[in-house]
Formats: sequence, structure tokens, C-alpha cells
Amino acid sequence: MEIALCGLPRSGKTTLWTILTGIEVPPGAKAETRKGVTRVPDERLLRLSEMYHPKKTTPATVTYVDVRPVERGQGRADNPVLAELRPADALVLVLRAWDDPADPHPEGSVDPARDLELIETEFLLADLDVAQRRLERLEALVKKAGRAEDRKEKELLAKVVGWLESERPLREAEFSAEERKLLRGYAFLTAKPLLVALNLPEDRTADLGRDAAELGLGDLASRPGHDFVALSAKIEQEIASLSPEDAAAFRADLGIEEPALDRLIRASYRLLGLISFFTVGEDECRAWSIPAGSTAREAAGAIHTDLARGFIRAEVVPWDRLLEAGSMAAAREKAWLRLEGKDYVVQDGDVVHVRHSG
Ligand SMILES: Nc1nc2c(ncn2[C@@H]2O[C@H](COP(=O)(O)OP(=O)(O)OP(=O)(O)O)[C@@H](O)[C@H]2O)c(=O)[nH]1
Ligand SMILES: [Mg+2]
Repeated sequence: MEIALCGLPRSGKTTLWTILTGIEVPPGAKAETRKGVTRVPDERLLRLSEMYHPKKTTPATVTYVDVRPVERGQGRADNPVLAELRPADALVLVLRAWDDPADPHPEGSVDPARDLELIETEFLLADLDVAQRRLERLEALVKKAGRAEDRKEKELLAKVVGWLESERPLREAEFSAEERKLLRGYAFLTAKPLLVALNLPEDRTADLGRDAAELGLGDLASRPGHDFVALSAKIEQEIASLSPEDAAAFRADLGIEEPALDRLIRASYRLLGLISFFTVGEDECRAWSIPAGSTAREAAGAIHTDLARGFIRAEVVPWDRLLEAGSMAAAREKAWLRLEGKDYVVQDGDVVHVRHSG
């Protein structure tokens, strides 16, 4: 699963990407698409690991992509910069709230609410262009051949165009599962889950815990497919350069409870619709990512296709129950360990042991 960091020029995308992935970009490097893997911080996995002392602890990961900046006027179907965003499963939009006369804002002033609207508008225009072009072609096709599937797609795209013309992103539209599947091929930008990351100057630590509305960006958290995190790339950069003990002391000084970076990673993981389940043992404790709503057999398949094929039953216990019991055997004795069949819907935080044949 890939998350693209997008935003206007000089908003702090590459700075954030470097902290997320640990990959340095040399100054003056040319603007290009860069991918890097980030571990998803998970207190639950750490606690399980403290219990098992495994040789290896393996967290869930997500991939972040640093792309070229989005600029005013790019909102067209064939724009190559926006094309770099289309393969992403979700977007993090970096908004600049810091000022620096030596590094002027491309719009001439610092105004995150304006930038948010600017970018959303470019995405809307790009999607509208894609939908209108396809709709025109489908109208011609329907006239010529009259095929039912073309007619169905035409109706769906007319709905998409209508929605976009009312200036609302597609992530807020109500489509059936079938319609969503049809639309996936278009990779509409406004259909992708969007996490807005407000990049604050380092002296605004009091604003780090505030929500979007308090910071003048409207009610993002309650809109479907949206989320919001306030952070300071500069502060996160500093924290990343410290030892864990020094970083904790530094955060305590600033009154920051949880690193904003962890909140950003976890929020983007959630936006992707992913949950984690765990496998535990003396060799390895590991977090696995599956789409929310996955069954026990699908979870087994995430570990190995053979486990899905030979699936018999899954032994399941919530992570905190296992910790409380102290061992799988003790959890079984307390009847906290359940035997579940292939259709059991795996819950976030389940510890799963797959019984399988072959
Ligand atoms: N003062 C201050 N400077 C910042 C902050 N975040 C980033 N910068 C600086 O802004 C400049 C641009 O940062 P980048 O991370 O390269 O921004 P970008 O969005 O990747 O820029 P482009 O790729 O050119 O669009 C760098 O010199 C950063 O050090 C911040 O929070 N405060
Ligand atoms: Mg950059």
C-alpha cells in the first residue's frame, strides 16, 4: 500500500519523507518520485515482544512516496505531475504554515486554508477532465453500438461529473460497491483518502494537538475519507536526530505526549482501511496488515498462500487478553482463546494462530 506526499512547492514534503523513511535526499537532488518504507509504530506489538523475547520483531509497514510539487493550473487529465499521484492508495497533503523570508511561499503569503482549497480545486478539475473525456467517448460508443455495459458506465460517469461539478470530492460521494470497483480504474484523485498534514513552525508547539477546525481548516475529521494531523517537520527532524531517551526528554520539555509523526503514520494506515493482527512466538512476533473486514482465511493468506489453502481453524485471542493471561496456554485455560472458522472476521489487535493441513 502506497501513500503519496503531495503539496505545493516548498511545503516540506521531502523533509517529512526523509524523517518517515530515514532516507536522506542530498541537497540539490533533482525532483523525482522517491519511494521508501516506514514501520507502523504499534505499542501492542512491543508489549507482546516484551512477553515473548523473540529473536525478531516485525512491525507492519507502509510505503511513502515523495513526488514533485503540485502547482496552480495543473488540474488537467494529462498532467504528468498529477499522474505520479494516481497509483497511490491514499494521499498526505502537506500544508505550509511556517514562514521564512529566505524561502518564499510560491503564492506570496502563508495561508494554509487557501492552499488546501487550491490543491483540492486542481484535483477536482483534473478528475472532472478525466470523467468528461471518458463520458464523451462513451456517449459516442453507446450511440454506435448500444452495448449495455457502456450504457451503465456512461450513467456512472454522468453521476461522477455531476458530483464534481458541485465541487465536492468523490471520496464523499455515495457509490455502491460495484460502482466503486468500476471507478477504481480511473484512479480519481478526489476519490483517494486524504490526510491533511499542517506543517507548523517550530514555535507553535501549543497547536500540535489541535484539530483542523481550531486551526482554521474546517471540519476535516468528520468528512468521509478525510483526516488531519498538525505537526512540525522541523521539530520531528530534531527528534529523529536524538537518541530515544533524549527524544523523550525533548518531547517532555515541549509538552508533546506522542510524536506527531506516529500520529501521522497511524492515521494514514487507518485511512488505507488497514488493520493489524499479530502472530507470536519465540522466533518472531509480527504484525500483519489486512483490509478491515478480512476473514480468518484471508488473514491466513496474508501470512502464506499455503495457510489459506490448508486452513482448518484459527486460534484467536485479543492481544491484551493474551498479555493479561501471560501465555497462550493460560489464555486457553481461561477460555479467552477462541477457535474460529474460515469466515470469522478478524479484529484489529487479534493474535492469530492458524491451524492448517499440509
Ligand atoms: N523554517 C522552516 N523551514 C522548513 C520547514 N519545513 C521545511 N522547511 C524548509 O523548507 C525548504 C523546503 O523543504 P522541502 O522539504 O524540500 O519541501 P518540498 O515540499 O519537498 O519542496 P519541493 O520539493 O521543492 O516542492 C527546506 O529548506 C526546508 O528546510 C519548517 O517547518 N520550518
Ligand atoms: Mg521535495
